[in-house]
Amino acid sequence: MNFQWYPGHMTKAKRAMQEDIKLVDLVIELADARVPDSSRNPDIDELGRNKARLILLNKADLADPKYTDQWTARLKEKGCFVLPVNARNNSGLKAVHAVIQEACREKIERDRRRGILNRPVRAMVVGIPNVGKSTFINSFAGKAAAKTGNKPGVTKGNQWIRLNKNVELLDTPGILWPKFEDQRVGLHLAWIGSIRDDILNAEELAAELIAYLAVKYPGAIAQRYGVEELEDSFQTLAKVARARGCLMKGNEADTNKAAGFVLDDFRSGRLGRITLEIP
Ligand SMILES: Nc1nc2c(ncn2[C@@H]2O[C@H](COP(=O)(O)OP(=O)(O)OP(=O)(O)O)[C@@H](O)[C@H]2O)c(=O)[nH]1
Ligand SMILES: [Mg+2]
Repeated sequence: MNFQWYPGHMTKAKRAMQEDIKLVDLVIELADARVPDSSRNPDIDELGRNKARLILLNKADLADPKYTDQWTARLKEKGCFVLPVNARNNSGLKAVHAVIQEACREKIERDRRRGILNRPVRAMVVGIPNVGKSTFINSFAGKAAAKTGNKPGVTKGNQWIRLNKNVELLDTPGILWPKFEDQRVGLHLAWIGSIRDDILNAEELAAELIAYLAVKYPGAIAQRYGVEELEDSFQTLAKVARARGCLMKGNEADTNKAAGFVLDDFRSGRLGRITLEIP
């Protein structure tokens, strides 16, 4: 599948990120706990070199907990703070406050020595489209300060949000990066809904997902749709279509419609807690 996913405005957004990073003390990077590697920015280690760094493995409620633990340990080895979170229900967010203070202790000490009192810690929130940046900020702020939505590209421009007198957060539009030598990365990001669906082939995506699940999470599809998991994942998809009454003229299985169901069910966690990238 060909993922045409690096339009011009993404290049511009990346350049903007380079500038924004100069304004902050801390970079809060949101990754998706189901694909912690594919959803991370390969440039950020370089761009955020001199900043405190916090990696949040978001949507941990949708990921397989045993792998989330393994990913957390592995990412910590980079010298970043790492926390699994569910931005939607505040779980894990209390710990974020503590980490912000910890991560910025050096900056706070430096300010104090210079006689600067109470300058808020500034943090920027970065991550791929639809990873939950705005949701995180809203939960963290305890108010609906940033617009959210279940599709990529909801946040259009930068927005500063003042949490309290100690912390200001910068919400940014999601950026994708060209790691595309690896088709797998594109697939991962498409599965989690970070690439606009209208430029993708839903049937192929769903069939590939079904094939992955058959290996790593056998029974997930069978349980949800009451169908047999076949060797050929396209055929499984056709079974799902029939089971769901997705039929076209001539009683043919509407696999495109079924693909929509499968992707939607996966993204909403109805197929179970699934990690797509094993550490
Ligand atoms: N299950 C679950 N859903 C989440 C979580 N965090 C965010 N979401 C959902 O993910 C979708 C995207 O959230 P946003 O906060 O708009 O994502 P964003 O990163 O700001 O997206 P852009 O502005 O498009 O870059 C929304 O439907 C959220 O409700 C989470 O931890 N768990
Ligand atoms: Mg947003």
